[in-house]
Amino acid sequence: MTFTRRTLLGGAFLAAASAIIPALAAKPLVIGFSQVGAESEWRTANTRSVKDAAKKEGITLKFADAQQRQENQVKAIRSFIAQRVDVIAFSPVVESGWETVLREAKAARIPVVLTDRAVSVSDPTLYASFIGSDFVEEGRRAARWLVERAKKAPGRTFNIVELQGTVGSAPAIDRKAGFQEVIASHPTLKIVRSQTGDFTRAKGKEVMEAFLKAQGKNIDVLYAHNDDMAIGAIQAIEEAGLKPGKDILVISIDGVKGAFQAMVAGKLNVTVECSPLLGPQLMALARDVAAGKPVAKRITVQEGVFPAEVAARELPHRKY
Ligand code: GZL
Repeated sequence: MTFTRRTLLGGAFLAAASAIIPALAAKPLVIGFSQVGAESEWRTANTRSVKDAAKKEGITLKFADAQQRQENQVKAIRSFIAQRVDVIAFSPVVESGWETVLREAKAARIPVVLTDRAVSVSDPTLYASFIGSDFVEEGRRAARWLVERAKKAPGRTFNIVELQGTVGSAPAIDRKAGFQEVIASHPTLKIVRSQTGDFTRAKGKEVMEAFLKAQGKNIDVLYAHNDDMAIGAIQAIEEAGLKPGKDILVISIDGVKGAFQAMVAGKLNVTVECSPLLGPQLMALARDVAAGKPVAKRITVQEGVFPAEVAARELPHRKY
């Protein structure tokens, strides 16, 4: 074999090997993701953001929908451990009950990232980081809007009914606390009834019907922990022959398109933004965690407040 042919073959082999080795070396990151469910417009947008970001980043996403049941999330996390994924990410449907399964992930040396909702655990090393919103501040912002509105009717008492999110979930606990903290110094603002609507339109409507039956015309404000329950409640208010947004002020949280459409229609007064678009940041965080890089324990996203006055202008620009 002439020198030239040997050199050419050798070169070809090296080129092929170097093409294969980097591909092996850059094995795609594998994330096991346990999602709460598909209970709201917010959740649908959050799932889309996570899936799109994983695809864009070339990350293999093993996705499990828990249908709002903690036992399904625990099962999914155990399955991810058995599959030896690189990182486990999840949005815990409720705050408590995670110690055991998170200890199993730690024992398997698989890092865990919390997204959207937080957990309450005695050992903070059971997860690497949390990325999401400050729900207490969202509750404060909702109440501050009402405080400003009440200034237009000095001395008038506002009877508030509250549709809470999923019992035991971080957003429900914290949004209630934040709202309560602000109205505590305003005695004319009174929560007269409070019950969970589990973050869904159907339950929000059902509970609002019960509130209207019990309270009759003595409801001035609805504070809903998310837009979906507010939209369901708006239907109940209309079916009771009342005008949502006028006879009963409607305050909610999330900032989904449905809320902007309700504000344009004059049926909802304000929505406090809670961004579901966590996908890109979650992927970057998972890569850093998988690489053993130091990461912040808590990463919160910037959000705004959208009163009805700006809804028509903002609606075309909304991304979820
Ligand atoms: C908040 C998220 C909540 C939304 C609801 O980050 O966990 O769950 O406010 C969703 O719409 O169901």
